[in-house]
Amino acid sequence: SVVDKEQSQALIEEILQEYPEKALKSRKKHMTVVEPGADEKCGVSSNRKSIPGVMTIRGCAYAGSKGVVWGPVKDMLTISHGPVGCGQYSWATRRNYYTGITGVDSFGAMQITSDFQERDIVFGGDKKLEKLVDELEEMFPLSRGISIQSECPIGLIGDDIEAVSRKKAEEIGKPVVPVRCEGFRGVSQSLGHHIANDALRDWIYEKDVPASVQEAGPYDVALMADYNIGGDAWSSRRILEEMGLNVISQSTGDSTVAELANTAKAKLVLLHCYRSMNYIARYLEEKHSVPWTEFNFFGPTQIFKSMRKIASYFDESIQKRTEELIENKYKPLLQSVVDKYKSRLEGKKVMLYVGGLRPRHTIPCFKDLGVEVMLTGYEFGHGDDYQRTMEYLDDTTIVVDDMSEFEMEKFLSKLKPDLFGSGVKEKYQCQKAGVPFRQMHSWDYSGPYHGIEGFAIFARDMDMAINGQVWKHIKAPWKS
Ligand code: CFN
Repeated sequence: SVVDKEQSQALIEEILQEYPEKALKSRKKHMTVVEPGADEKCGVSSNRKSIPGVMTIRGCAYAGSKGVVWGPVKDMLTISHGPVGCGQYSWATRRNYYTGITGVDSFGAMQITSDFQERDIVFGGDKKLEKLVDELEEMFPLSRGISIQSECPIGLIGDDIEAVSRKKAEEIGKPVVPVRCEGFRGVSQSLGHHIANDALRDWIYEKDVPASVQEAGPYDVALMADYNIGGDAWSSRRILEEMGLNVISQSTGDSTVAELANTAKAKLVLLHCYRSMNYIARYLEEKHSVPWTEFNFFGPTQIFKSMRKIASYFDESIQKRTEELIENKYKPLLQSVVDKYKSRLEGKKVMLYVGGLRPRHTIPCFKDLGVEVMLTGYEFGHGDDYQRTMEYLDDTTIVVDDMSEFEMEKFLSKLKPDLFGSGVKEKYQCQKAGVPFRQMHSWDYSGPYHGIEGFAIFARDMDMAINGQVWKHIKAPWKS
Protein backbone atom coordinates (compact mmCIF):
# COMPACT_ATOMS: atom_id res chain seq x y z
CA SER A 1 0.00 0.00 0.00
CA VAL A 2 1.00 3.58 -0.62
CA VAL A 3 3.29 5.13 1.99
CA ASP A 4 4.66 8.30 0.46
CA LYS A 5 3.74 11.11 -1.85
CA GLU A 6 5.89 9.88 -4.73
CA GLN A 7 4.19 6.49 -4.66
CA SER A 8 0.76 8.12 -4.71
CA GLN A 9 1.81 10.25 -7.68
CA ALA A 10 3.26 7.23 -9.48
CA LEU A 11 0.02 5.33 -9.01
CA ILE A 12 -1.96 8.14 -10.63
CA GLU A 13 0.44 8.13 -13.59
CA GLU A 14 0.18 4.37 -13.93
CA ILE A 15 -3.62 4.46 -14.10
CA LEU A 16 -3.67 7.39 -16.50
CA GLN A 17 -1.36 5.49 -18.89
CA GLU A 18 -4.17 3.10 -19.66
CA TYR A 19 -6.23 5.84 -21.27
CA PRO A 20 -6.07 6.92 -24.90
CA GLU A 21 -4.17 10.18 -25.33
CA LYS A 22 -7.12 12.58 -25.33
CA ALA A 23 -8.82 11.02 -22.33
CA LEU A 24 -5.49 10.93 -20.49
CA LYS A 25 -4.98 14.63 -21.02
CA SER A 26 -8.43 15.41 -19.72
CA ARG A 27 -8.49 13.03 -16.74
CA LYS A 28 -5.01 14.07 -15.61
CA LYS A 29 -6.43 17.44 -14.53
CA HIS A 30 -8.89 15.68 -12.22
CA MET A 31 -6.33 13.78 -10.14
CA THR A 32 -3.65 14.92 -7.74
CA VAL A 33 -1.76 14.31 -4.54
CA VAL A 34 -2.28 17.38 -2.43
CA GLU A 35 -0.06 19.45 -0.21
CA PRO A 36 -2.34 19.40 2.85
CA GLY A 37 -3.35 22.52 4.77
CA ALA A 38 -6.20 24.99 4.69
CA ASP A 39 -4.17 27.59 2.80
CA GLU A 40 -2.86 25.24 0.12
CA LYS A 41 -4.45 25.19 -3.31
CA CYS A 42 -6.06 21.90 -4.28
CA GLY A 43 -5.81 22.53 -7.98
CA VAL A 44 -8.00 19.65 -9.09
CA SER A 45 -10.26 20.45 -12.03
CA SER A 46 -13.93 19.97 -11.12
CA ASN A 47 -17.53 20.63 -12.19
CA ARG A 48 -16.66 19.68 -15.76
CA LYS A 49 -18.45 17.39 -18.19
CA SER A 50 -17.81 13.67 -17.73
CA ILE A 51 -16.12 11.99 -20.68
CA PRO A 52 -18.56 9.94 -22.79
CA GLY A 53 -17.58 6.28 -22.74
CA VAL A 54 -16.62 6.07 -19.09
CA MET A 55 -19.05 5.19 -16.35
CA THR A 56 -19.47 8.17 -14.02
CA ILE A 57 -20.92 8.00 -10.52
CA ARG A 58 -22.85 11.24 -11.07
CA GLY A 59 -26.58 11.93 -11.29
CA CYS A 60 -28.50 14.62 -13.21
CA ALA A 61 -30.12 18.01 -12.55
CA TYR A 62 -33.52 16.40 -11.97
CA ALA A 63 -31.93 14.19 -9.29
CA GLY A 64 -30.44 17.27 -7.64
CA SER A 65 -33.73 19.13 -7.54
CA LYS A 66 -36.39 16.48 -7.13
CA GLY A 67 -34.43 13.93 -5.15
CA VAL A 68 -32.33 16.27 -3.05
CA VAL A 69 -33.83 19.73 -2.44
CA TRP A 70 -37.59 19.71 -3.16
CA GLY A 71 -38.59 16.07 -2.69
CA PRO A 72 -38.05 16.04 1.10
CA VAL A 73 -40.49 18.95 1.76
CA LYS A 74 -43.08 16.67 3.28
CA ASP A 75 -46.34 18.60 3.01
CA MET A 76 -45.81 19.42 -0.66
CA LEU A 77 -46.80 17.12 -3.49
CA THR A 78 -43.91 16.48 -5.87
CA ILE A 79 -44.83 15.99 -9.51
CA SER A 80 -42.25 14.24 -11.67
CA HIS A 81 -43.33 15.98 -14.84
CA GLY A 82 -42.69 14.01 -18.00
CA PRO A 83 -42.42 10.30 -18.87
CA VAL A 84 -42.91 7.80 -16.08
CA GLY A 85 -39.33 6.52 -15.75
CA CYS A 86 -37.53 9.32 -13.89
CA GLY A 87 -40.02 9.39 -11.03
CA GLN A 88 -40.41 5.63 -10.91
CA TYR A 89 -36.71 4.79 -10.78
CA SER A 90 -35.90 7.51 -8.27
CA TRP A 91 -38.83 6.54 -6.05
CA ALA A 92 -37.81 6.25 -2.40
CA THR A 93 -34.11 5.92 -3.21
CA ARG A 94 -33.04 8.58 -0.70
CA ARG A 95 -33.61 7.95 2.98
CA ASN A 96 -34.99 11.38 3.88
CA TYR A 97 -37.15 10.49 6.87
CA TYR A 98 -40.21 12.43 7.96
CA THR A 99 -43.07 12.24 10.43
CA GLY A 100 -46.71 12.57 9.40
CA ILE A 101 -49.33 10.45 7.70
CA THR A 102 -48.40 9.61 4.14
CA GLY A 103 -51.17 10.45 1.69
CA VAL A 104 -52.98 12.64 4.21
CA ASP A 105 -50.70 15.46 5.34
CA SER A 106 -47.29 14.17 4.19
CA PHE A 107 -46.30 12.97 0.75
CA GLY A 108 -42.56 12.27 0.73
CA ALA A 109 -42.90 8.55 0.05
CA MET A 110 -45.23 8.96 -2.93
CA GLN A 111 -44.45 8.84 -6.65
CA ILE A 112 -46.60 11.26 -8.64
CA THR A 113 -46.03 11.53 -12.38
CA SER A 114 -47.74 13.16 -15.36
CA ASP A 115 -46.82 9.97 -17.27
CA PHE A 116 -46.15 11.61 -20.64
CA GLN A 117 -47.21 9.75 -23.75
CA GLU A 118 -46.33 10.42 -27.36
CA ARG A 119 -49.31 12.75 -27.83
CA ASP A 120 -48.13 14.91 -24.90
CA ILE A 121 -44.72 15.30 -26.51
CA VAL A 122 -46.30 16.22 -29.84
CA PHE A 123 -49.14 18.48 -28.66
CA GLY A 124 -47.68 19.70 -25.34
CA GLY A 125 -48.46 18.69 -21.79
CA ASP A 126 -49.67 21.91 -20.15
CA LYS A 127 -53.33 20.89 -20.25
CA LYS A 128 -52.46 17.57 -18.71
CA LEU A 129 -50.48 19.32 -16.00
CA GLU A 130 -53.46 21.54 -15.14
CA LYS A 131 -55.68 18.50 -14.88
CA LEU A 132 -53.12 16.75 -12.69
CA VAL A 133 -53.04 19.70 -10.28
CA ASP A 134 -56.85 19.61 -10.07
CA GLU A 135 -56.85 15.88 -9.38
CA LEU A 136 -54.16 16.23 -6.73
CA GLU A 137 -56.04 19.04 -5.02
CA GLU A 138 -59.14 16.86 -4.88
CA MET A 139 -57.33 13.75 -3.66
CA PHE A 140 -54.98 15.45 -1.18
CA PRO A 141 -56.71 18.59 0.12
CA LEU A 142 -54.33 18.84 3.10
CA SER A 143 -51.26 19.32 0.95
CA ARG A 144 -49.65 22.75 1.38
CA GLY A 145 -48.31 23.12 -2.12
CA ILE A 146 -47.04 21.41 -5.24
CA SER A 147 -43.65 21.39 -6.91
CA ILE A 148 -43.33 20.52 -10.58
CA GLN A 149 -40.04 18.80 -11.31
CA SER A 150 -39.29 18.94 -15.03
CA GLU A 151 -37.88 15.91 -16.79
CA CYS A 152 -35.90 16.32 -20.03
CA PRO A 153 -38.78 16.46 -22.57
CA ILE A 154 -40.43 19.44 -20.84
CA GLY A 155 -37.53 21.72 -21.71
CA LEU A 156 -37.26 20.27 -25.21
CA ILE A 157 -40.89 20.78 -26.25
CA GLY A 158 -41.17 24.26 -24.73
CA ASP A 159 -44.13 23.78 -22.39
CA ASP A 160 -44.97 26.90 -20.35
CA ILE A 161 -45.10 25.34 -16.89
CA GLU A 162 -44.58 28.77 -15.31
CA ALA A 163 -47.90 30.00 -16.75
CA VAL A 164 -49.64 26.84 -15.55
CA SER A 165 -48.11 27.29 -12.09
CA ARG A 166 -49.21 30.91 -11.74
CA LYS A 167 -52.75 30.10 -12.84
CA LYS A 168 -53.08 27.04 -10.63
CA ALA A 169 -51.48 28.65 -7.57
CA GLU A 170 -54.14 31.30 -7.72
CA GLU A 171 -56.93 28.77 -8.16
CA ILE A 172 -55.94 26.46 -5.31
CA GLY A 173 -54.49 29.16 -3.07
CA LYS A 174 -51.23 27.31 -2.44
CA PRO A 175 -47.71 27.60 -3.81
CA VAL A 176 -47.29 25.79 -7.12
CA VAL A 177 -43.60 25.82 -7.98
CA PRO A 178 -42.29 25.14 -11.49
CA VAL A 179 -38.72 23.84 -11.46
CA ARG A 180 -36.72 23.77 -14.69
CA CYS A 181 -34.47 20.94 -13.57
CA GLU A 182 -34.40 18.97 -16.83
CA GLY A 183 -31.72 16.30 -16.59
CA PHE A 184 -29.79 17.53 -19.61
CA ARG A 185 -28.88 20.78 -17.89
CA GLY A 186 -25.35 21.08 -16.56
CA VAL A 187 -22.89 18.29 -15.86
CA SER A 188 -24.28 16.69 -12.69
CA GLN A 189 -26.94 16.97 -10.00
CA SER A 190 -25.12 20.07 -8.78
CA LEU A 191 -26.87 22.37 -11.26
CA GLY A 192 -30.16 20.81 -10.10
CA HIS A 193 -29.39 22.07 -6.57
CA HIS A 194 -28.78 25.54 -7.94
CA ILE A 195 -31.96 25.55 -10.05
CA ALA A 196 -33.94 24.25 -7.05
CA ASN A 197 -32.50 27.05 -4.89
CA ASP A 198 -33.48 29.63 -7.50
CA ALA A 199 -37.03 28.24 -7.52
CA LEU A 200 -37.12 28.54 -3.72
CA ARG A 201 -36.11 32.16 -4.07
CA ASP A 202 -38.58 33.02 -6.85
CA TRP A 203 -41.60 30.99 -5.79
CA ILE A 204 -41.41 30.88 -1.98
CA TYR A 205 -39.44 33.87 -0.64
CA GLU A 206 -40.21 36.39 -3.39
CA LYS A 207 -43.86 35.40 -3.28
CA ASP A 208 -44.07 36.00 0.48
CA VAL A 209 -45.41 32.55 1.32
CA PRO A 210 -46.56 32.89 4.95
CA ALA A 211 -44.31 31.72 7.77
CA SER A 212 -45.71 29.94 10.83
CA VAL A 213 -43.47 31.88 13.23
CA GLN A 214 -45.12 35.14 14.26
CA GLU A 215 -42.87 36.61 16.93
CA ALA A 216 -39.12 36.49 16.53
CA GLY A 217 -37.09 35.16 19.47
CA PRO A 218 -33.43 35.93 20.27
CA TYR A 219 -32.32 32.31 19.84
CA ASP A 220 -34.19 31.41 16.66
CA VAL A 221 -32.08 29.43 14.22
CA ALA A 222 -32.75 27.64 10.94
CA LEU A 223 -31.17 24.25 10.32
CA MET A 224 -30.59 24.29 6.58
CA ALA A 225 -29.54 21.68 4.01
CA ASP A 226 -29.81 18.70 6.27
CA TYR A 227 -32.02 16.17 4.51
CA ASN A 228 -32.60 13.94 7.50
CA ILE A 229 -31.01 10.88 5.91
CA GLY A 230 -31.62 8.07 8.39
CA GLY A 231 -32.75 10.70 10.93
CA ASP A 232 -29.59 12.87 10.76
CA ALA A 233 -31.42 16.21 11.06
CA TRP A 234 -33.29 15.08 14.17
CA SER A 235 -29.99 14.13 15.73
CA SER A 236 -28.47 17.51 14.86
CA ARG A 237 -31.54 19.36 16.08
CA ARG A 238 -31.26 17.75 19.50
CA ILE A 239 -27.79 19.25 19.98
CA LEU A 240 -28.98 22.73 18.97
CA GLU A 241 -31.96 22.55 21.30
CA GLU A 242 -29.83 21.34 24.19
CA MET A 243 -27.59 24.36 23.59
CA GLY A 244 -30.66 26.52 24.24
CA LEU A 245 -31.39 27.46 20.63
CA ASN A 246 -34.86 27.48 19.12
CA VAL A 247 -34.99 25.67 15.79
CA ILE A 248 -37.76 27.45 13.87
CA SER A 249 -37.01 25.82 10.57
CA GLN A 250 -35.52 22.63 9.27
CA SER A 251 -34.88 22.29 5.57
CA THR A 252 -35.46 20.37 3.59
CA GLY A 253 -35.39 17.04 5.47
CA ASP A 254 -38.67 16.57 7.37
CA SER A 255 -39.64 20.14 6.49
CA THR A 256 -42.86 21.94 5.64
CA VAL A 257 -43.66 24.87 3.39
CA ALA A 258 -44.20 27.07 6.45
CA GLU A 259 -40.79 26.08 7.79
CA LEU A 260 -39.15 27.08 4.52
CA ALA A 261 -40.79 30.50 4.92
CA ASN A 262 -39.69 30.63 8.59
CA THR A 263 -36.04 30.53 7.51
CA ALA A 264 -36.14 34.22 6.60
CA LYS A 265 -37.09 35.02 10.23
CA ALA A 266 -34.14 33.22 11.85
CA LYS A 267 -31.30 35.04 13.63
CA LEU A 268 -28.82 32.65 12.05
CA VAL A 269 -28.91 30.03 9.31
CA LEU A 270 -26.92 26.90 10.13
CA LEU A 271 -25.84 25.43 6.84
CA HIS A 272 -25.10 21.73 6.93
CA CYS A 273 -24.64 20.91 3.24
CA TYR A 274 -22.87 23.87 1.72
CA ARG A 275 -22.87 22.37 -1.77
CA SER A 276 -26.62 21.94 -2.17
CA MET A 277 -28.02 25.08 -0.50
CA ASN A 278 -25.30 27.73 -0.29
CA TYR A 279 -27.11 29.63 -3.06
CA ILE A 280 -30.27 30.19 -1.02
CA ALA A 281 -28.25 30.94 2.12
CA ARG A 282 -26.48 33.71 0.23
CA TYR A 283 -29.80 35.05 -1.07
CA LEU A 284 -31.32 35.08 2.43
CA GLU A 285 -28.30 36.97 3.69
CA GLU A 286 -28.45 39.58 0.92
CA LYS A 287 -32.19 40.03 0.75
CA HIS A 288 -33.33 39.31 4.32
CA SER A 289 -30.09 40.04 6.24
CA VAL A 290 -29.96 36.59 7.86
CA PRO A 291 -26.33 35.57 8.40
CA TRP A 292 -25.29 31.96 7.82
CA THR A 293 -22.51 29.70 8.98
CA GLU A 294 -21.36 26.21 8.10
CA PHE A 295 -21.05 23.47 10.69
CA ASN A 296 -20.27 19.76 10.92
CA PHE A 297 -21.86 17.38 13.43
CA PHE A 298 -19.90 14.21 12.48
CA GLY A 299 -17.64 12.96 15.28
CA PRO A 300 -16.46 14.61 18.52
CA THR A 301 -13.75 16.92 17.12
CA GLN A 302 -16.06 18.62 14.66
CA ILE A 303 -19.15 18.50 16.89
CA PHE A 304 -17.40 20.42 19.68
CA LYS A 305 -15.75 22.84 17.27
CA SER A 306 -19.07 23.50 15.53
CA MET A 307 -21.02 23.89 18.78
CA ARG A 308 -18.56 26.53 19.97
CA LYS A 309 -18.65 28.33 16.64
CA ILE A 310 -22.45 28.39 16.63
CA ALA A 311 -22.58 29.55 20.27
CA SER A 312 -20.22 32.43 19.44
CA TYR A 313 -23.06 34.07 17.48
CA PHE A 314 -25.13 34.28 20.68
CA ASP A 315 -24.83 35.68 24.19
CA GLU A 316 -22.87 34.39 27.19
CA SER A 317 -25.75 32.33 28.53
CA ILE A 318 -25.74 30.19 25.37
CA GLN A 319 -21.95 29.99 25.38
CA LYS A 320 -21.86 28.91 29.02
CA ARG A 321 -24.58 26.35 28.49
CA THR A 322 -22.72 25.00 25.44
CA GLU A 323 -19.45 24.59 27.38
CA GLU A 324 -21.23 22.79 30.20
CA LEU A 325 -23.04 20.55 27.75
CA ILE A 326 -19.77 19.63 26.07
CA GLU A 327 -17.83 19.03 29.29
CA ASN A 328 -20.45 17.34 31.42
CA LYS A 329 -22.51 15.42 28.94
CA TYR A 330 -21.17 15.05 25.41
CA LYS A 331 -17.45 14.55 26.09
CA PRO A 332 -17.93 11.52 28.34
CA LEU A 333 -20.52 10.05 25.97
CA LEU A 334 -18.40 10.40 22.85
CA GLN A 335 -15.20 9.39 24.66
CA SER A 336 -16.85 6.10 25.63
CA VAL A 337 -17.41 5.44 21.92
CA VAL A 338 -13.77 6.24 21.11
CA ASP A 339 -12.64 3.99 23.98
CA LYS A 340 -14.72 1.13 22.69
CA TYR A 341 -13.76 1.29 19.00
CA LYS A 342 -10.48 3.12 18.50
CA SER A 343 -8.24 0.16 19.37
CA ARG A 344 -10.08 -1.92 16.77
CA LEU A 345 -9.85 0.72 14.04
CA GLU A 346 -6.54 2.50 14.66
CA GLY A 347 -4.31 2.59 11.58
CA LYS A 348 -6.98 1.28 9.21
CA LYS A 349 -7.18 2.97 5.83
CA VAL A 350 -10.21 4.02 3.82
CA MET A 351 -11.08 5.24 0.36
CA LEU A 352 -13.97 7.67 0.53
CA TYR A 353 -16.02 8.73 -2.46
CA VAL A 354 -19.32 10.60 -2.14
CA GLY A 355 -21.24 13.47 -3.78
CA GLY A 356 -20.46 17.04 -2.82
CA LEU A 357 -20.08 17.31 0.95
CA ARG A 358 -19.67 14.12 2.91
CA PRO A 359 -16.03 13.33 2.20
CA ARG A 360 -14.83 16.46 4.01
CA HIS A 361 -17.42 16.10 6.73
CA THR A 362 -16.65 12.46 7.55
CA ILE A 363 -12.84 12.46 7.22
CA PRO A 364 -12.40 14.09 10.69
CA CYS A 365 -14.91 11.61 12.09
CA PHE A 366 -12.86 8.70 10.76
CA LYS A 367 -9.75 10.38 12.20
CA ASP A 368 -11.40 10.56 15.63
CA LEU A 369 -11.38 6.76 15.46
CA GLY A 370 -7.80 6.55 14.21
CA VAL A 371 -8.76 5.74 10.61
CA GLU A 372 -6.75 7.37 7.79
CA VAL A 373 -7.96 8.38 4.34
CA MET A 374 -5.92 7.16 1.35
CA LEU A 375 -8.07 8.51 -1.45
CA THR A 376 -11.03 10.81 -1.64
CA GLY A 377 -12.87 13.20 -3.92
CA TYR A 378 -16.27 14.33 -5.05
CA GLU A 379 -18.68 13.22 -7.74
CA PHE A 380 -19.77 16.80 -8.37
CA GLY A 381 -17.96 19.08 -5.91
CA HIS A 382 -16.79 22.49 -7.10
CA GLY A 383 -13.49 24.28 -6.47
CA ASP A 384 -14.78 25.70 -3.18
CA ASP A 385 -15.61 22.20 -1.93
CA TYR A 386 -12.12 20.91 -2.72
CA GLN A 387 -10.66 23.98 -1.06
CA ARG A 388 -12.71 23.29 2.07
CA THR A 389 -11.36 19.73 2.10
CA MET A 390 -7.66 20.60 2.12
CA GLU A 391 -7.22 21.03 5.85
CA TYR A 392 -8.35 17.46 6.53
CA LEU A 393 -6.03 15.64 4.12
CA ASP A 394 -2.60 14.06 4.55
CA ASP A 395 0.32 14.46 2.18
CA THR A 396 -0.18 11.03 0.65
CA THR A 397 -3.93 11.41 0.08
CA ILE A 398 -4.94 11.01 -3.55
CA VAL A 399 -7.71 13.34 -4.69
CA VAL A 400 -9.78 12.32 -7.70
CA ASP A 401 -12.65 14.34 -9.14
CA ASP A 402 -15.60 12.56 -10.87
CA MET A 403 -13.88 9.18 -10.58
CA SER A 404 -14.86 6.67 -13.26
CA GLU A 405 -15.69 3.05 -12.60
CA PHE A 406 -12.50 2.05 -14.37
CA GLU A 407 -10.40 4.28 -12.12
CA MET A 408 -12.22 3.04 -9.04
CA GLU A 409 -11.40 -0.57 -9.88
CA LYS A 410 -7.75 0.29 -10.47
CA PHE A 411 -7.38 2.30 -7.26
CA LEU A 412 -9.09 -0.43 -5.25
CA SER A 413 -6.78 -3.13 -6.51
CA LYS A 414 -3.64 -1.04 -6.07
CA LEU A 415 -4.39 0.69 -2.77
CA LYS A 416 -6.15 -2.27 -1.14
CA PRO A 417 -7.92 -0.15 1.47
CA ASP A 418 -9.43 -1.66 4.62
CA LEU A 419 -12.72 -0.02 3.68
CA PHE A 420 -14.30 1.77 0.75
CA GLY A 421 -17.15 4.20 1.52
CA SER A 422 -19.24 5.16 -1.51
CA GLY A 423 -22.63 4.49 -3.14
CA VAL A 424 -24.80 1.52 -4.04
CA LYS A 425 -23.51 1.45 -7.63
CA GLU A 426 -19.99 0.97 -6.30
CA LYS A 427 -20.86 -1.44 -3.51
CA TYR A 428 -21.07 -4.82 -5.17
CA GLN A 429 -18.12 -4.38 -7.49
CA CYS A 430 -16.07 -3.49 -4.43
CA GLN A 431 -17.28 -6.39 -2.33
CA LYS A 432 -16.61 -8.83 -5.17
CA ALA A 433 -13.04 -7.60 -5.05
CA GLY A 434 -12.98 -8.64 -1.39
CA VAL A 435 -12.82 -5.11 0.01
CA PRO A 436 -15.19 -4.17 2.85
CA PHE A 437 -17.71 -1.52 1.89
CA ARG A 438 -20.11 0.94 3.51
CA GLN A 439 -22.68 2.97 1.62
CA MET A 440 -22.01 6.59 2.50
CA HIS A 441 -25.13 8.03 0.86
CA SER A 442 -27.80 5.83 2.47
CA TRP A 443 -25.65 4.87 5.47
CA ASP A 444 -26.34 1.32 4.26
CA TYR A 445 -29.87 1.54 5.71
CA SER A 446 -28.44 2.45 9.13
CA GLY A 447 -27.98 5.84 10.79
CA PRO A 448 -28.31 8.49 11.95
CA TYR A 449 -24.60 9.32 11.72
CA HIS A 450 -24.92 12.96 12.75
CA GLY A 451 -24.76 14.15 16.32
CA ILE A 452 -24.17 12.36 19.59
CA GLU A 453 -26.07 9.11 19.06
CA GLY A 454 -24.93 9.18 15.43
CA PHE A 455 -21.24 8.84 16.31
CA ALA A 456 -21.86 5.61 18.22
CA ILE A 457 -23.75 4.15 15.26
CA PHE A 458 -21.08 5.32 12.81
CA ALA A 459 -18.28 3.75 14.86
CA ARG A 460 -20.17 0.46 15.25
CA ASP A 461 -20.97 0.27 11.52
CA MET A 462 -17.41 0.99 10.40
CA ASP A 463 -16.04 -1.56 12.86
CA MET A 464 -18.59 -4.10 11.66
CA ALA A 465 -17.51 -3.61 8.04
CA ILE A 466 -13.74 -3.36 8.57
CA ASN A 467 -13.43 -6.17 11.10
CA GLY A 468 -16.22 -8.35 9.72
CA GLN A 469 -15.07 -11.96 9.51
CA VAL A 470 -16.81 -12.64 6.20
CA TRP A 471 -14.14 -10.74 4.25
CA LYS A 472 -11.48 -13.19 5.26
CA HIS A 473 -13.28 -15.85 3.21
CA ILE A 474 -13.44 -13.91 -0.06
CA LYS A 475 -10.51 -13.99 -2.40
CA ALA A 476 -9.98 -10.99 -4.63
CA PRO A 477 -9.56 -11.92 -8.33
CA TRP A 478 -6.10 -10.34 -8.45
CA LYS A 479 -4.91 -12.67 -5.72
CA SER A 480 -5.41 -15.82 -7.81
S1 CFN B 1 -27.71 13.77 1.49
FE1 CFN B 1 -26.41 15.32 0.58
S2 CFN B 1 -24.67 16.00 1.69
S3 CFN B 1 -27.24 17.06 -0.43
FE2 CFN B 1 -25.87 16.10 -1.80
S4 CFN B 1 -23.93 17.10 -1.56
FE3 CFN B 1 -26.20 13.75 -2.66
S5 CFN B 1 -27.88 12.45 -2.11
MO1 CFN B 1 -26.00 11.14 -2.13
S6 CFN B 1 -25.27 11.43 0.01
FE4 CFN B 1 -24.33 13.01 -1.15
FE5 CFN B 1 -24.01 15.34 -0.26
FE6 CFN B 1 -25.17 17.54 0.19
FE7 CFN B 1 -26.73 12.99 -0.32
S7 CFN B 1 -22.38 13.88 -0.40
S8 CFN B 1 -24.52 12.48 -3.26
S9 CFN B 1 -26.63 15.52 -3.84
N1 CFN B 1 -25.55 14.40 -0.92
